[in-house]
Amino acid sequence: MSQQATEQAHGHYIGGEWTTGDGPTFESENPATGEPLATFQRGTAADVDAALEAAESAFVEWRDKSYIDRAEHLWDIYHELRDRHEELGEIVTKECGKEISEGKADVTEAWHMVEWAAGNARHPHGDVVPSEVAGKDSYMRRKPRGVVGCITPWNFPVAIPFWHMAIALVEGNTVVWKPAEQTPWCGQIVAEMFEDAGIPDGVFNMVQGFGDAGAAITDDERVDTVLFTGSAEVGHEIADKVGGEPGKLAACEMGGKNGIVITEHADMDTAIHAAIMSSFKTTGQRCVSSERLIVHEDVYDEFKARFVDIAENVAVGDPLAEDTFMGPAIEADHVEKIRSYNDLAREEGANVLVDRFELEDSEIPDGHENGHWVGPFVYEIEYDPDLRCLNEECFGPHVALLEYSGDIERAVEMHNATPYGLAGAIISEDYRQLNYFRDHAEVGLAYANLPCIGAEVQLPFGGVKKSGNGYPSAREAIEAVTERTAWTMNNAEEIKMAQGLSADIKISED
Ligand code: UN1
Repeated sequence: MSQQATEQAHGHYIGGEWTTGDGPTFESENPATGEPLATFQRGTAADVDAALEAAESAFVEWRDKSYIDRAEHLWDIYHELRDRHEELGEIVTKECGKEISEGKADVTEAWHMVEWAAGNARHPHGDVVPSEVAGKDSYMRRKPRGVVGCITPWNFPVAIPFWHMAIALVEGNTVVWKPAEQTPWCGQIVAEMFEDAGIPDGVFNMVQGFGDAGAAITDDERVDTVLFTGSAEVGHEIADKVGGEPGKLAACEMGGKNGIVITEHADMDTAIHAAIMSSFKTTGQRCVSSERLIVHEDVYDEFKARFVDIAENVAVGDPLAEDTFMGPAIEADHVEKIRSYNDLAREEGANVLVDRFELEDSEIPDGHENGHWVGPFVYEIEYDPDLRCLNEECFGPHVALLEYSGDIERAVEMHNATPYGLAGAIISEDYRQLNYFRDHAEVGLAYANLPCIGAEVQLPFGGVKKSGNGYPSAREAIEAVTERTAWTMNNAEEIKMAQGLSADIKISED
């Protein structure tokens, strides 16, 4: 399946076959026009069961191949992602509404992850560790956990699946993947790439569908590791459930209520640039998007005037057009969620500075009247750490300006006063302030003089507190999909123990 959407319902990829199953169908929609793109089968418990069975039966043979042989399949996918960059970037944009440079960056991030995982096949995979006892050799070795269930979100419909699956597969696991229900077309194309790459039957399986299919994967005892990227609500449910099952592991990366601290020593051009990018790129629909800007009183008025001016004018429009900065929201229900958070901020006392929630008719491109349009919403509010609007993730172009007085300690205290801890940034020319933020901000991804979006795959990606556990993404996923064996071998003829433990066997005389 390529550029042209079709009438035919696309199925699941299970055990090396395309199957339709007996579930109902659903449609993928272009969020910029509201038009249907293509029809897909909705996965049922029976489809998931078949996929898990295929993954389980394929495991031993796949595990027994060398890292380098496994990675060969991934290199084919790497080349296909690069060769089809323009085409796939447009498909991402059509299906999830991100503007075209972001659609293409999603595909680029995917091949970066594949490159990292496949390249890593030729790198050392463990440690040689010293022993107290001269005659002993100790090693840390890794082995695959088994069947990995991958549940991925719509906002990075090509990159995030590879965050999970590239590493899981090269490490020797088999995979059952459910793409987001909003982006099944991207899911279909990724599955076709695995087929093109000749991945052995059952090693990679894809079941389209909704949360019920996802739950059928995560709840099944044949799944050894669950990798989840998505909402905090679903992620915590998975982590709770899986946490109670011995031997099973969940690595979940969830949302954020990310903040940027702009101190009295900030360069204002950098501050404005970083804040606009962080709040409005992807229409605020990144888990790393910023919804709080914590600004020192000495620079507050200047920052506010310049930020508001750009937020009033930032180009919302057709995501396929090169001059668009923000595309639409993903779906009608999400527009309603964003509306409810804008209303909540008002109810909690916001002074609204920019309200482009309802765009002017003239701002909506021709032929896009049924798209899910929203524009920036910017407010200032008297700081109170308990306000819901400062603690709950909206996942939209909705951002609070919070004025602070005092030192960097105060700014970081405000920054940390949310249940989340995914990404954050500080804008300052003072290295002591930067280092204080680096050491005390409660986040997994921290930036200085940059937006808090745009992480590269060779860094760990994940958060603290409510934002996640176990790093399901980018290079650190390796921890979630492998077991470690501490292997110690005796080269001497006698047994000698560490810690001064006696190795003598004492026999009682009577
Ligand atoms: C997400 O925010 O949902 O760091 C993922 C970034 C991207 C990934 C974002 N590499 O902005």
